[in-house]
Amino acid sequence: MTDPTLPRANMPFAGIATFARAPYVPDLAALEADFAVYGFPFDAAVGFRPGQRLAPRAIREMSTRFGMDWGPQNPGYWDVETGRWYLRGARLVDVGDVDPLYFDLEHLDRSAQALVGGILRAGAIPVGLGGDHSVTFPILKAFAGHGEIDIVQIDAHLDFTDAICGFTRSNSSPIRRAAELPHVREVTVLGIRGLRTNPEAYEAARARGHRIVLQSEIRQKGIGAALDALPSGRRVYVTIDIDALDPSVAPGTSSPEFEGMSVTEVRAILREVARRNEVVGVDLVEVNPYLDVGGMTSLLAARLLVEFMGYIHGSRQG
Ligand SMILES: [Mn+2]
Repeated sequence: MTDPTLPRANMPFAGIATFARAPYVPDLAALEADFAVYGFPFDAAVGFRPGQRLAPRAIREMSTRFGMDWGPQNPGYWDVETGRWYLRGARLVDVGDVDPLYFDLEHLDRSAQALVGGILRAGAIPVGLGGDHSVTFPILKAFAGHGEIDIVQIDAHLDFTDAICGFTRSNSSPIRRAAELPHVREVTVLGIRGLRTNPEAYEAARARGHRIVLQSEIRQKGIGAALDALPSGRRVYVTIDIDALDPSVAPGTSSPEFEGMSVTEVRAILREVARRNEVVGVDLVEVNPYLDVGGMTSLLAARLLVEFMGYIHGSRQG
């Protein structure tokens, strides 16, 4: 209880850590929002170092730094670089988490379907906090019946491996599974690098017509190489694997790859994808708080999502 005559200080370290201090709205029937953030705390599909199940909480914690008054009175944030206000009047809510049951994928998929499907039916944009990258497939399954979508994937890895010893749901396979969904059209993947690219997956992605931009191309030709590959005028789902970024800025992830994207490059891609397209959903995956340094990776994840929502909201306002 607070004294109603006292002004509300709302310090980032006080109170319950919802995403960016948004109201917690677990009842999807009551959902009225532009953006609905949810957690997807699952990491049973990771091939190396686990811990991504704890990322939604870690990202929410750091996101309190970007707390604002989400509602019609929201002044938003002022961007010193452009002199513009973003997220003015934007309504953001935090709807809680998908409900995993150990490694029961049927339970997981049904829970994801209920949560993400409920957000879509309410007309809000789902903003997911992973989780390892396998969560993107059940999220995209929940988009069935909500129109065709293109995927923009920002990632060091293709995640297009068909199966590992017959197992088709690892965090190396989500885009392969998603590409089999009838409502998923074109895929653009930016930032590929490293020594472990699966040649079968690479050829299969090219054969399906994926636009693949290697990080080495961005290094050589500049960020235009990535921006030129982006779709235009489409309904786009954006999946951001934090390992797309260089491990010097995003160390808290399971499979870091050196020579990665800069924050500047990722921001430019997010700005452009929102400017050119209707963004219908986003997730940010593979943050691993156990491997993080001073919460930097979680802070960066929160920052990128707040800023991306600003670009999306700005492009909708015209
Ligand atoms: Mn990935």
